[in-house]
Formats: sequence, structure tokens, C-alpha cells
Amino acid sequence: MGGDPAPRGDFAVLTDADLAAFREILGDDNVRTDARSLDACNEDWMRKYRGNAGVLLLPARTSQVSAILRHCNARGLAVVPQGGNTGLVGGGVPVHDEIVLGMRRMNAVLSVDPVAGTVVCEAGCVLEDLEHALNARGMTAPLDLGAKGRCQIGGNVSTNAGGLRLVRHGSLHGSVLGLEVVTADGTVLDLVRTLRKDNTGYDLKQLFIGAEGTLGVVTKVAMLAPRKPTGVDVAVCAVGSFADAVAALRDARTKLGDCLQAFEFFDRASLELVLSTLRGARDPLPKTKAPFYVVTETAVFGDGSGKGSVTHRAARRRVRAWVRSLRKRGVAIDGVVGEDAKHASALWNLRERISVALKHAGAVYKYDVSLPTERMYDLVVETRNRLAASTSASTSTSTSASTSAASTSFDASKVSVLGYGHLGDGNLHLNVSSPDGYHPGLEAILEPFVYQWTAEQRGSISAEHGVGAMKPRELAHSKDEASIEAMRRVKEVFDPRGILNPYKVLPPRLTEHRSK
Ligand code: FAD
Ligand code: 2HG
Ligand code: ZN
Repeated sequence: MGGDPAPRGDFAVLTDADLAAFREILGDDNVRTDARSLDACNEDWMRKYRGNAGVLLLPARTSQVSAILRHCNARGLAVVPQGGNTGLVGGGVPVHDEIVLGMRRMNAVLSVDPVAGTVVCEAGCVLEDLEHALNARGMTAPLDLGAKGRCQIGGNVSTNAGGLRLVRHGSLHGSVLGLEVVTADGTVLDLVRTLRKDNTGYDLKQLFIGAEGTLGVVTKVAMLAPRKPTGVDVAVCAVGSFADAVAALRDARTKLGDCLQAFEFFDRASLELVLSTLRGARDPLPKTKAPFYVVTETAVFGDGSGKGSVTHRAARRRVRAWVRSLRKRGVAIDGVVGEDAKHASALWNLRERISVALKHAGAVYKYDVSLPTERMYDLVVETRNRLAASTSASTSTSTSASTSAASTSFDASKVSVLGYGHLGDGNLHLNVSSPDGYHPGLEAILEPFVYQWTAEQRGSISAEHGVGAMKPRELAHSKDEASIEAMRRVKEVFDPRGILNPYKVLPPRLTEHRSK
């Protein structure tokens, strides 16, 4: 969990006068202090991080966000912006008693332009609701993730969420065209534009994409909304090694080319967990017990009547032929292509719902890393080896740091190490599932090992989930000190009193460490 939580900063404590000021801005109903509201906003999706906020504020307009921040900044009250609270690094919940600013009432889709292929919406719009609104106009959102039923566009932008179709759409740094942001003192930055081209100096919006609520509160988002495919095909192939999974990716890039929307993988341990945990999940290839599986999604556009356009039926034939050719050349052991939308969605679920299956299985240590594609799975193997070594060492008399921690008693035989992720993006999700709960001995085996190993490969310790409360003290594994210092100076520009999402993203300065 990245060690002990950061000590509380020198922020003001919430008073009745503050609550009265918030009621003046929002009305009584939207200043929540009841146990139910506070429980829900104080704890994260994984139930790993828990804060102690005394109030949840629910603004409905940018002017209200601005008035709230103006008050908090003047008073020195810390604030954590919260979207759908599906984040996986503890960024969206308080660490201590920060005020929670929930964005769910700001959920309108403001405009859709099918000709330009753009959409403008409020930050609290749930991704799936936006997707439905766009689908009705023959369009789609430029990202998709397993949390779509709950996560919000503002949260997606603030984490620079990657998701399942980054292979097609690229990152939000490219898809977001404009933002409206309220900075710490209540200043509203109107950066909402739907222009494709706008070279008028510094591209300020980029700073807020992936800032995890530490620089400002995102209130509106303008982004690209590509054409919705007229048909998609999902295939799952069983492969005999991770090298074959990479070979299949290489092959897909050349043979499926522009149609490729997603290229994902999961290992046997992930499949078994999903099959044993989620109701209705079925082995896609029951005759094969493969160590790895790859999932592809391909899209077809148009109805086949235009020049160069193909029908969905022809596109599906092409995918089937590709899967056959992988088998013939020994790259894949077996493969299946979704017969219809229901079958395709069942295949996707095997990959998309691994996180949900893990949640059912108990506590989980999550590592979300970018690595050179060929070496991605080595981290999973090395983590398993390390765990196995610590188990055997803990029964002997060894006194190494990790061993002595481990021997303080967690049952390593119950711990499982899973590897899956966005193979097409070089993004591994290493998950270590511990049915008996979080344990300092287990954590000592995993950290800082995972971060150091990733840094040695010049990878990133956060590919897509962000830094949050989990990794500020690990940031130096992916950024040099000069870059971290530049980030601190940017923070001072937009939030000089440091009230916005303190304890997240930026590591404390060494002097701050010493003085505490
Ligand atoms: P929250 O969790 O509420 O907040 C996340 C961060 O953004 C916090 O730091 C918060 O302070 C800040 N924030 C939220 N809203 C605002 C705002 N309006 N203005 C400023 N700051 C704000 N992530 C991926 O990248 N790819 C995936 O494939 C993926 N799959 C997931 C699957 C599941 C089942 C789950 C539970 C999570 C998954 N995630 C994934 C992680 C998570 O869904 C994303 O990080 C998502 O973008 C978070 O959105 P949210 O609205 O829930 O934000
Ligand atoms: C995914 O790709 C998400 O499924 C979640 O990013 C990954 O839970 C995780 O580790
Ligand atoms: Zn992911």
C-alpha cells in the first residue's frame, strides 16, 4: 500500500460555519453529513483505502464548484474531487478529513456534433450513459473500460484512463479537445473547444489530463466521438507461451491492420479465477488447457456498398481465417470467434471482469505497469518465484528482511499471482490476490521489488491507473528529481495552498519527511 499514510497536513478543520457556507451555496440536500453518504465516499472500490471526511458536497453547476473552492481556499480546507470512485490507487477518497466534492449531479451531455465527430458533456457524466447517448447518433466514446457503468468522464480525464480500446483510439491526451476546469482559488478556466487545430500557445488542458484532481476540478469535457462500427468481432485464442501471445499480436497488426480495436491477454490463473468466481462464466475453449489467452476485437464500418468497404459477414470470415492461420502455423493452439453479440460479450467478459472476480476473492495488491512487450510477463514469473522463495525460506531460519516479515504469518500457499492486461499497449496488470487480507509481510515481498524491476526495464510504475495515494513515494522510479520538481512548481501555479487532493501524486519533499 506504499507504506504508512502521509501525515495530516496543516489544513483547517471543518466547522459549523463552513457547513453553513456550503448550505448557502448548494442548498441543504446537497451538503451530506449522514453516515451512509460518508461511508460510501470515504472508502474506495477495492475497500483498500479509507478516509474520514466529515462532509460530501454535491454541486450541480460550475459556479457552485467555483464558490466551494473559493471558500475552501480562503479557509485552508483540503478537498478531494470524486467521480465514480472506481479508481484503483486510492486517489478519489480522502486520506484524512478532506472534504469530498462529488461530481455526480453534473451529468448532462451538452452537445453532440455528428459531422465534426465531437461531444461536449459535464464531468459527472457516467461513461456508459455517454456511450448510449452517442450510440443513438451512430457514434461512440473514444474509450471503454470495465468500470463504464460507474466511472465518470471527469474521472477518466483526471486519471487519463486507458482501457480496452486504446489500440484504436489512442490516449485521452489525443481525444480530449477541450476542458473547463476550476482551479483551487475558484478561478474558472474556459478551455472548452471542439477544434481539431488550435495552436494558441501552451496547451493548458493537457496539464489537467491525468492530474488526478491535484491541479483543478474538471467540470466540462469536449472530446472526439468517433463513428460507431457497424459490426465488431471478438476472438479468443489459446496460446502455448507468452512469446506466442506476442507473436499473435505482431501477426494481428499486419493481418488485421486498421480493423484492430483491442488486443488483450490473460493467463491461466486469471481464467480459472473468473470461471470459479463469476456466475455464468464458461471456458471459451474447454478442450484446451492453455497457459495464455489473447482476445482481439476487430471492427467493420459501413454496409459493404461503398468502394473498399466490406460487409460484417465478410469481415467475420476474415477474422475466422486469421484464427485458422494462427493455428495452422502453430502460433495458437486453439481459437474461437464470437458467433453473435451475446457470444462476443461472453468472450469479452472473461477479460473485462477479471478485476471484479479478484474483488470477490479477497484483498488484492494491484500493480499496473508499462514494460517492453516481450518482457511483460517476466515480472509475473519473477514475482511468483520470489513468493515461492520467501515461503520456503520462512520455514527455515533465514533472517532476510522479506523473509522475517513473511514469517510473521501469512499463508503464502493461499496467495495467487495473476497476469493480464492490454498487450497491444505494453501494459501489464500484475495482481496478487490474498484471500486472508492485506499483510505487511506479503507487501514487503512485493514492494519495492515490483517498482525496482519495472524501473530497471525503463518501464512506468503507472501505465493507466495513476499514482493516487498508493505511489507518490515510488514516483522516483519513473521520473527524475528535476521532473518531479517541475511538477511541484506546476502545482504551485494552480494550487498555491495545496488544498486540492493533498497526499496524492507528488511525493513529500525530503525536508517535509524530516520535519514530520
Ligand atoms: P474516481 O475514482 O472518483 O477518481 C479518480 C481520480 O480522479 C481521483 O484522483 C479523483 O480525485 C480524480 N477526479 C475524479 N473526478 C474528477 C474531476 N471531475 N475533476 C478533477 N479530478 C477528478 N482504468 C483504466 O485506465 N483502464 C481500465 O481498463 C480500467 N478498468 C477498470 C475496471 C474496473 C472494474 C474498475 C473498478 C476500475 C477500472 N479502471 C480502469 C480504473 C478506474 O475506473 C479509472 O481510473 C477511471 O478513470 C476512474 O474514474 P472515476 O470517475 O471512478 O474516478
Ligand atoms: C483492466 O484493464 C483494468 O481490467 C483493471 O485496468 C486492472 O484491476 C486491475 O488490475
Ligand atoms: Zn487496464
